[in-house]
Amino acid sequence: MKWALTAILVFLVSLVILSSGCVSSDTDDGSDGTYGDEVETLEYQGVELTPISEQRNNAIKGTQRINDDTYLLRIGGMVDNPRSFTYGQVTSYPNVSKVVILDCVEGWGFTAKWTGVPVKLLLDEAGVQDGATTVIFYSEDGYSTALDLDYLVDNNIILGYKLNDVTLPQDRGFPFQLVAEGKYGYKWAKWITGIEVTDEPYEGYWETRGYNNNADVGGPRFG
Ligand SMILES: Nc1nc2c(c(=O)[nH]1)N[C@H]1C(S)=C(S)[C@@H](COP(=O)(O)O)O[C@H]1N2
Ligand SMILES: [Mo]
Repeated sequence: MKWALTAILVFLVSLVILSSGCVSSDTDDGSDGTYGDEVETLEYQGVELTPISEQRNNAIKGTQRINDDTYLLRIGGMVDNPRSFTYGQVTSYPNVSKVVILDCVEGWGFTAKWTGVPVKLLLDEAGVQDGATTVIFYSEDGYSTALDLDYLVDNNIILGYKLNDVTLPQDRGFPFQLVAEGKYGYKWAKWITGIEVTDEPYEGYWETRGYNNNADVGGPRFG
C-alpha cells in the first residue's frame, strides 16, 4: 500500500515537473524557429515577430528569380559616379537591424526584423548631386516606385536582405527589398535592380494606377 502511494506521488510530481518544463521551454525557446535550413528569429528587442510562413506576399508578376552570382545593383541619375554593386558588395557594408511593420494598403500586415544596408550609404558612394529630391527604385518584374531623398536619409531607410535573420527568400524579393517603414506596402519595392536619383516627382506602378504617391500609413490611400 505504502509503495503504491509513493509510486502515485512520484508520478504526480514528475507530471508537474514535466509540464512546467514544457511551459518554461516554450517561453525560453519561443524566440527561434526555422525557415528552410536557416534559424528564424521570432522575437527581437521584446517584440514578437510574425513567422515568415505567416507573412503575406503580393507581387504583380509572381516570383522573380535572381541569380546572386551575376546580380548587379545599378545606381545612376543625378550622381557624380554611377555605380554598380554586386550582391557581396552590398551585403559587406555595415548593416542595420530594426523591427518594422509592413502595412499593405489592402488591409493586411506583419511585423518582422529586417537587416540591411542604409540607402544613404549607397547613395553617398555614388555622390548625390545638389538639387536632387527623389529616388526611384526599379525592380526585375518591371515594378517601380519612388520616395523622397529626405525621407530615405532622415529615417535611415535600409535595403533589406535578411528577414527575421533569414536570407530574404526568393518569393519575397531576393536579393533586396526596400524597408520603407511608415509607408504602405507598395513603396516596399522587391527584387530591386536599379536606383535612380532625380529632381522630378515620379509615379511608380501603383501610383500611376491611382494610389497616393506619399503613401504614409494612416494617410490617404488614393489620389
Ligand atoms: N517588385 C515588386 N515589388 C513589390 C510589389 C510587386 O508587385 N513587385 N508589390 C508591393 C506591394 S503592393 C506590397 S504590399 C509588398 C508586399 O511585400 P511582401 O511580399 O514582403 O509582403 O511588396 C511591394 N513590392
Ligand atoms: Mo500592397
